[in-house]
Amino acid sequence: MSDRFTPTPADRFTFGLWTVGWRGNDPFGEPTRPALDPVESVERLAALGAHGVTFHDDDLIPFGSSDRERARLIGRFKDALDRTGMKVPMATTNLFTHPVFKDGGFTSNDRDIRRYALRKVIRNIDLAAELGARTYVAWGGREGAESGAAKDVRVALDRMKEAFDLLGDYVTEQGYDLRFAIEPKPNEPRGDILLPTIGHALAFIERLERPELVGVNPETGHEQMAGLNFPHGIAQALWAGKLFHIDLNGQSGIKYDQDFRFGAGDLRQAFWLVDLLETAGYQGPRHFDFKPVRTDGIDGVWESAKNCMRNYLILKERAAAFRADPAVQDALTASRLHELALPTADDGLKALLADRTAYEDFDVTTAAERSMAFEALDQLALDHLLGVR
Ligand code: 3MF
Ligand code: MG
Ligand code: MG
Repeated sequence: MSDRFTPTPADRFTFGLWTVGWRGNDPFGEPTRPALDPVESVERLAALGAHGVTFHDDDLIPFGSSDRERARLIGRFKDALDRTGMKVPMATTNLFTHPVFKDGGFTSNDRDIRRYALRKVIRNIDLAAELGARTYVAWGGREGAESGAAKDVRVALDRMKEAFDLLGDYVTEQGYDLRFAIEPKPNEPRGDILLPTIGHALAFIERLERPELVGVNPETGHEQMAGLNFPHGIAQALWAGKLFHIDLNGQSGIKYDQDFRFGAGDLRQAFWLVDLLETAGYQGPRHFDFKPVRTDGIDGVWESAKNCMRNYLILKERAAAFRADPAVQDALTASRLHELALPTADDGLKALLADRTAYEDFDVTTAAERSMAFEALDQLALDHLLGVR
């Protein structure tokens, strides 16, 4: 049954092949579901109203496939894309499953493995460009350590920089219209992962030779695993012009990477996130990186994929209603949000220093007594989120 929360491709919802394709294997248990054919995933997601799919090289072409097999698998995947109109806005590399990457790809202590990792990435970049992808994500899940002496972090960051600089050279030389997006994560599978948060990644990017080619792909649960406020991190990425892509899912607090469907977990942060993305002019795909719970059969896979999109659209409607409510406008004014938007000293430093009302004659006591009135504002948001306004 379709309703106003049923998506269309214009909503730009995308899914990783590895999300619906996750078989439910975890560190303690074997798979609970059969493998999914990527072609079936493309067809089912298209039928649900998605815009496209994304993939790791190994999601589409099992590791170790022959060149002939690779060409066959790519061919039938392309046919499915053509048939359904589904797009591939992003692709990425698996530098974490095979044992060769046990100490990382770009920052493995083993130089041969670092060279192999770069070649594996470059091979899939060619395919990404061929399929029309505009973003190439790099999640360095194995780039990290469990013990202090195992990794010289400063030197590892040199190698990380070297990798992104080389990849930037490659796409530039090939003339590809492709930018990179670093996906931060604090831990899991490594004890500690390099570039653990959005902030670390943003600072790293500024040290690269081609910083304009590199942005971030933050994931809801990854920031929340570090106890951070995801909408705040996204706001800073937007402020820096670096939100190239996003991984949406659900997470409840500081624990393992739960990868719930979007809308599960911290619902209030999900509300503020959608409010932000929809008002800040984010143009990229709304990409879901979640894991359908392993308790469910294949029915739960499609149910949860559908509901990732449904929850986004519900929150989009709720956030828009919040912004349009005259009582909210009044509450925002009472909380002086319009004043935050005014430059603090556009009269200049000299005028600020000469302004006695700014300091000598400033009535600190009265100013301190002015309420910010945030409680009323926040309750309005909660009323809208809960659907009672
Ligand atoms: C792990 C992740 C990754 C990345 C993926 C895309 C397997 O927690 O989030 O998913 O998103 O590698 O770069
Ligand atoms: Mg994740
Ligand atoms: Mg992710």
